[in-house]
Amino acid sequence: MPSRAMIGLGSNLGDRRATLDGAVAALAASPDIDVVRVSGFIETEPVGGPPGQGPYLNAALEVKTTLDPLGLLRVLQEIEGRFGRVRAVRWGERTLDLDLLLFDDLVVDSPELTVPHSRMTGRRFVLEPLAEIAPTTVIPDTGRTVAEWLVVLTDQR
Ligand code: A4P
Ligand code: MG
Repeated sequence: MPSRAMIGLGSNLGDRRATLDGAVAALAASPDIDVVRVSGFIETEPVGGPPGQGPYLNAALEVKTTLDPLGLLRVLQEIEGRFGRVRAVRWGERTLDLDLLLFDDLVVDSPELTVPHSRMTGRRFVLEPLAEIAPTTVIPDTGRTVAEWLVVLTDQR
C-alpha cells in the first residue's frame, strides 16, 4: 500500500509561479511519487527571517508514495537543490522550500525529520492551502483536523 503525504511549497525569490509549477512537475515525474491534488497558489507576507524579504507564493499538495518518510524528504531536498536553493539564513528568502507536512498518521521525531512539521499548526501560509485540499485530515498527536486548526488560528487574531 502506498502512503499518503502532504507537502508544503513556498517561494519568495525569482519567478515564484514558474518555480512552484516546476516543483509540482518534478514531483510528478519522480518514479515513486504520484501527485494526487494541488492547492491554489496564495500570496503571503513573510513570517520570521530578516526584514526586507518579498512576499511568498505558497501552496500545498497531496502525494501517494511508496517511499518512506526519509526517502521522500531526500527527494524534496534534491528538488529544492535543482531549483537553486542555497541554505544560508534560517527562514531567509529562498527560491524553493519544500516541507514534509504529514505522512499518513505517522509521528516522526528524529534529528533530520519532524513529522507533523513542527510549526504547521500555527502558520496560516501552511494551513490555508492545506485546508483547500485536505480539510478533514487529522493532524496526528493533536486530535484536530486541518480545518479545525485553521479556525483556531483565525480565532486567535
Ligand atoms: N526538517 C525536519 N523536519 C522536516 C520536515 N517535516 N520537512 C529538517 C522538511 N524539512 C524538515 O530546513 C532545515 C532542516 O529541517 C532540514 O535540514 C531538514 O532535515 P531547511 O528547509 O533547510 O531550512 P528552512 O526552511 O530555512 O528552515 P525551516 O525551519 O524548515 O523553516 P520553515 O519552517 O520551513 O519556514 N513565510 C511565508 N509567508 N511563507 C513561507 O513559506 N517559510 C519559512 C520557512 C519562513 N517564513 C515563511 C515561509
Ligand atoms: Mg524548510
